[in-house]
Amino acid sequence: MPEGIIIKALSGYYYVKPLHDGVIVTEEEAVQCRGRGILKKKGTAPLVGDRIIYMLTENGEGMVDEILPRESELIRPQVANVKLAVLLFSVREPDMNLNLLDKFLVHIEHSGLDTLIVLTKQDLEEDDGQATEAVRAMYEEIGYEVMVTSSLNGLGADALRERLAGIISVFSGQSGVGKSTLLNRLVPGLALETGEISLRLGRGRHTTRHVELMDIGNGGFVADTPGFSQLDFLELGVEELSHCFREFASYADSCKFRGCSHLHEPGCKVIEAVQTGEIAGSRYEHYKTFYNEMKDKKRRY
Ligand SMILES: Nc1nc2c(ncn2[C@@H]2O[C@H](COP(=O)(O)OP(=O)(O)OP(=O)(O)O)[C@@H](O)[C@H]2O)c(=O)[nH]1
Ligand SMILES: [Mg+2]
Ligand SMILES: [Zn+2]
Repeated sequence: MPEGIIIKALSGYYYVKPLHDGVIVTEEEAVQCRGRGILKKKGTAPLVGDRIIYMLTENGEGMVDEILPRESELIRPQVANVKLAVLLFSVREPDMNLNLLDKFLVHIEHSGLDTLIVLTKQDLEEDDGQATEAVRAMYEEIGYEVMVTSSLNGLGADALRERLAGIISVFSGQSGVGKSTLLNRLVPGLALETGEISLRLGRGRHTTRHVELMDIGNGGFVADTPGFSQLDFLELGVEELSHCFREFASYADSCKFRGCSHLHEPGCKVIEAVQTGEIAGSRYEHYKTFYNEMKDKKRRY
C-alpha cells in the first residue's frame, strides 16, 4: 500500500501527498483521504505532518490506514514530525523585538526542536545594517543559526530554501514580519495572502486559519502559522527557565549555591558573566523579566 504525508486536514478529510521511496513528487496531486474508524477508536487521530500508509478507494479518494511512528508532536500549531522552528523577526516594521525573540527561544529550547532565526526585511535596515549585524552576532555567539533575508530584493532566499530541504519546519513570528511573503518567494506559484492583499480586499487578517504544509519542492515542507503576539509560560516551571537560556549553562554549574536563581545570590557565576560582558545584558534582563512573569502567574493560578 502506498505511503504518504498529510499536508492538510480539513472538514474530516486528510490531504495526502504520495511518497515514493521516501520522496515526494511535487507535481503530484494530493489524495483526499478519510481516516479509518479504527484510528479514532485507538485515540490516535492523524495529524498534519504525519507519515501514513493509505489505501486508494473508488472515485480517486483514499483511506488513511496506519500512522507511522512520529518523531515529534507539536501542540501549537498541531503538527507532527516538525524538525525545525524558524523564528522570523523583521529588522523594521514591526521593529525588532528581542524580548519576544528570547521568549520564543525559551519555548523552543523547551520543546527540543532545532532553531533557525531569520531576520527579515533587510532592505528596510538603517545605519548600514549595523543593528542587524549586532543581533546576528549576539545570537550566533550563543550558538543559534541566523539568516538575513529580504523578500523585496531576494536576499537570502536560496540559502533559506536549501536549509529547509528534506524536513518539516514551522514559520513563527509576529504578524506582519513577512512570513507569507517570504514563503511566496520560496515557492514559485504559491500565492499566500499577505498583509497588503488582505487589506486591499477589505478583509480582516487571518482569514483562513487551518494548518497546512507548503511543499517547497525539495522535500521540504513548511507550516505558515498565524502571527501570534503573546506566548504564555504555563507549561514551563520557573526552575526550568534558566536551562532555556543555553549560554547560562556553563556558568550556572559553578554558582556557589545549588538551585541558584541567578537573580541576587552571592557567588553567582551567571551574574558575574553578565558583568564581564560574556553573557549579553539583554538576554539576562529578559531572563529576569520572564522569571518574574512566571512567578506572578503562579501566584494568580
Ligand atoms: N520592505 C519589505 N516589506 C516586506 C518584506 N516582506 C514582507 N513585507 C511586507 O510586510 C507586510 C506583511 O507581510 P506578510 O507576509 O503578510 O506578513 P506575515 O508575517 O505573514 O503576517 P501574518 O500573516 O499577519 O502573521 C506586507 O505588506 C509585505 O509586503 C520585505 O522583505 N521587505
Ligand atoms: Mg501571513
Ligand atoms: Zn547563579
